[in-house]
Amino acid sequence: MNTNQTAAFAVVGHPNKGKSSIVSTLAHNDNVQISSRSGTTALADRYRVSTANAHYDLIDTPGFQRPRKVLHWLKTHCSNASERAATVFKFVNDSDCQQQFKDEVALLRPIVDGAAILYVVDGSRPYGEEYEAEMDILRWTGQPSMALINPIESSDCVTEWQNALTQYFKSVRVFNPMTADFEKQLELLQTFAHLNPAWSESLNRITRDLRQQRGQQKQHSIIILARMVDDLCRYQACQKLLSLEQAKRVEPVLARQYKAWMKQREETAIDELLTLYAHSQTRIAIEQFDLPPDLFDCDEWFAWGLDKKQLISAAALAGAVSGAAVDVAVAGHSLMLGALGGSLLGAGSAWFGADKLVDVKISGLPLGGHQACVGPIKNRNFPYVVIGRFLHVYQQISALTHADRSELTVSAEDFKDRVDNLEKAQQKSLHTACERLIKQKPVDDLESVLRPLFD
Ligand SMILES: Nc1nc2c(ncn2[C@@H]2O[C@H](COP(=O)(O)OP(=O)(O)OP(=O)(O)O)[C@@H](O)[C@H]2O)c(=O)[nH]1
Ligand SMILES: [Mg+2]
Repeated sequence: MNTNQTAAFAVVGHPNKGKSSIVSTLAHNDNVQISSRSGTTALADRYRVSTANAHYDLIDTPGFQRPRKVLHWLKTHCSNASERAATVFKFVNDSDCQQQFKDEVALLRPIVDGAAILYVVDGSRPYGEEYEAEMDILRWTGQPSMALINPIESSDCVTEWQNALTQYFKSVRVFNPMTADFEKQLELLQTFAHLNPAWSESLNRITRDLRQQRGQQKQHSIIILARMVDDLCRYQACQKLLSLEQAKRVEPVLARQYKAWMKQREETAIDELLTLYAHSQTRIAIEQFDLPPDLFDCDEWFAWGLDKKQLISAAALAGAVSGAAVDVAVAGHSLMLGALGGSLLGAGSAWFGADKLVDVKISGLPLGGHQACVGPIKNRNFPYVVIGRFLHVYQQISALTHADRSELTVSAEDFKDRVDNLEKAQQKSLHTACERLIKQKPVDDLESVLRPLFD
C-alpha cells in the first residue's frame, strides 16, 4: 500500500444499493448521478472533497455484475494466498477480463491503485449467500475496508447484515445517505480515519475544516438575510414625469415594477443560499414557496411573520409606541382586536388595507414636474415575514443531504415560536431593528440581531 498518496475510498457493492447516494452526501455534491434504475453508474467516477487544508477522494463505482465468475477466474489464476492481491491486479489488467467483466474491472481498479473499500449493502433486504463472492473478491485485494449498511426502506434486516458483515469486515456502520445530518457525516469520516493510519491526520484536518466551513456557511446565510431584509424594507420604485396626470397614469406600472423587484430580490437571496450549500439541483416548489402568493397578501402574512399579539408586544418592546397607541399603530382598531380574537386571521386585509401597506406618493418637484413613487413598505409585520420565510428555507436547505433530490416544499410553521423562544434582550433587539427597518432608519449590526434566530 502506498501511504503517501491522497486518502481515497472506493464505494462498492451490488447495483442500486445507494453507492452513488453515499458519495453524493459525503462529497456535498448533487451532480453525482443517482437513480432507481439499476446500473446507473457505468464507470468509476472520482470526486475530490477539498477543504482549506486537505483533501480526499471518493470513488463512485458500478455495482458487481458477475462476482461468482470473477471469483472463479481469480481462483483459477492463483495458487496460494500470498498471490491473491497480485492476482486481482492481473485480473484488472487482463484484456479479456476488461471485456468480459467490465464492471468488476472498473470497480476493482481504484482499489488496486490504493483506495480503501467502503462496501455498501441495503439493510432493508435480507442477507444472502450471493453476496459472499463479492466480499471474498474484496478481501482478496488486501486493501483496508469497512461495510456500510444503508437502510434504504427500513432497518428490518440490519441485525442479520451486521452478523454476516462482521465475518468479513472489522468495521460495520449503519449510514443512511438520505437523512444523515452533518454530525453523522463527520462521525463516518472519523471512522474512515481509522482505516489507514497514514491518512488519519489529513482526514482529521478535513473534519475540522468541514466543521469550520459549516459555521461560515451559517454566518454567510445570516449576511444574505440581513442584506435582503434591508433591501426589501428600503426599496422604492420612482419615476419623474412632466404632469400630474402622467404621474397618476404611471402609478400602476410602478406598483407592478415594485412587486416584481421585491419578488426577484427574495428569489435572489434563496438562490444565493442554494449556491452557498452547493445545492445546484434543488428546486423549491414555487406554488408552495409562493404561499403567500406574493409578498403583498396580508392575510397570508400572519402565517409567516408574527401574529397580532406578538406584533403588539414587539411594538411595545421596541419602545416604538406606548400604551394605547400600540394597538392603533399595529392594527388600527384596538377595540376590535379583543372582540375578534381568533378570527383575526380572516380579517387581515381589513386591518392592513393594501393602501396602507405600501407608500404610494406623487409629489411636485422643485424645478417643475412630478415624481411618482411606490414604496417603501409600511407594514410592521413585513420584516418579520421576510425573516420568517428565509428561515424556513434556510432550515431545509442547510439540513438537506446532497443525495436527497426531492423538491423542497416550504411551509410556514415555527417562526412565531422561534421569536418567542428568544431571550428578552434578543427579542428587544430584533423588534427594535425591525421597527427601524420599517422606518428606513439604519440598523447597527443587523447580523448580530438575526444570529440567535439561526441557532
Ligand atoms: N429512501 C431511500 N432511498 C435511497 C437511499 N439510498 C439510496 N436510495 C435510492 O435508491 C436508488 C439507488 O440509489 P443509487 O445511489 O443510485 O444507487 P447505486 O448503488 O449507486 O446504484 P447503481 O449505480 O445503479 O449501481 C435511488 O433511487 C436512491 O434515491 C436511502 O437511504 N433511502
Ligand atoms: Mg451509482
